[in-house]
Amino acid sequence: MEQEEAVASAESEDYRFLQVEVDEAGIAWLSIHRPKALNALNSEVIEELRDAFVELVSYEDVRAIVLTGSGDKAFVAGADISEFVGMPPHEARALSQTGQEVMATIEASPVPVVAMIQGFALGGGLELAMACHLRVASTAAKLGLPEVGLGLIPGFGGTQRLSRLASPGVAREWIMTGEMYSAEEAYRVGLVNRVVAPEELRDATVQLLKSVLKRGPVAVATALDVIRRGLEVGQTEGENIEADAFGILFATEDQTEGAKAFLEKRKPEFQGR
Ligand code: DAK
Repeated sequence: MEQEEAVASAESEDYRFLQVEVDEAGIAWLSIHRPKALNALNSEVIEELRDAFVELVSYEDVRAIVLTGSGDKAFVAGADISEFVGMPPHEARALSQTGQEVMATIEASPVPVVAMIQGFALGGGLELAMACHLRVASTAAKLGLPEVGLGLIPGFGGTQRLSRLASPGVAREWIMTGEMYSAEEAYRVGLVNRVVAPEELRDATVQLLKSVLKRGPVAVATALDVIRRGLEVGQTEGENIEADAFGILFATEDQTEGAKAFLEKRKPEFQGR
């Protein structure tokens, strides 16, 4: 009961540029709502995103988060360029810090976060999508990091995340040319997990999440955590993190249930403990 009330408060939270809806499967649909500016990230959107992710991951009933943009045209067309003119360095620094907090909160989320990309995902918008755990794109999506055309480089971790998700060579090409690429090309280089027709985007996102949500929630959260922490360290240390986490899972009820269910030839009933 307490959890239900907590989720209800997430839905009614008064964000100016975000729409939040938690469905009966526990999927929180978080939409950036500035359609007239192609959902560009101004300072207020970035602050609201930080607050929304901190809030959503704190609710036990939220089992997954889908981040998207309002309207058909854009996921997010980048940081709001109109804020760049005359922005003093101390404000740029504060913006950078808030942006880093958003990306870190998304990456550290114990529940899977999927970017659902229906249109333009450019600059800071693609960086936001890359901080999510998975990406599902429509064939109508266009992705790119056009910052060098504005005399900038990606500033929300894009140089690092594209190198890791695709490859350093791909990152160099995308960042130096600043060109836009198709969803198929993004899929080919390993940047997005699924590409589907626009009308199938929501269903494909739900199907992908369903396949995750029937698994042991503690194991899923642990896998996300181990992968994230492993990317920060070398192979040997990463394997130590993996072994520690593997051992700890043997203290969970879910692990016992998973093994028992297999041996009894039935579906596991995970409790998330
Ligand atoms: N910012 C502000 N407004 C934008 C915008 C943006 N990024 N993108 C689009 N809009 C606005 C347009 O100005 C236009 O507004 P009105 O003229 O109607 O008032 C409206 O959205 C519709 O856009 P268009 O009329 O241009 O629509 P088109 O279909 O013709 O073109 C487009 C769509 C996506 C190709 C085009 O809008 C475009 O090129 N947009 C800019 C894309 C871009 O360069 N994005 C990257 C921005 S650089 C930082 C960390 C990170 C960053 C910055 C700082 N710190 C750590 C401090 C990240 C930087 C970036 O993301």
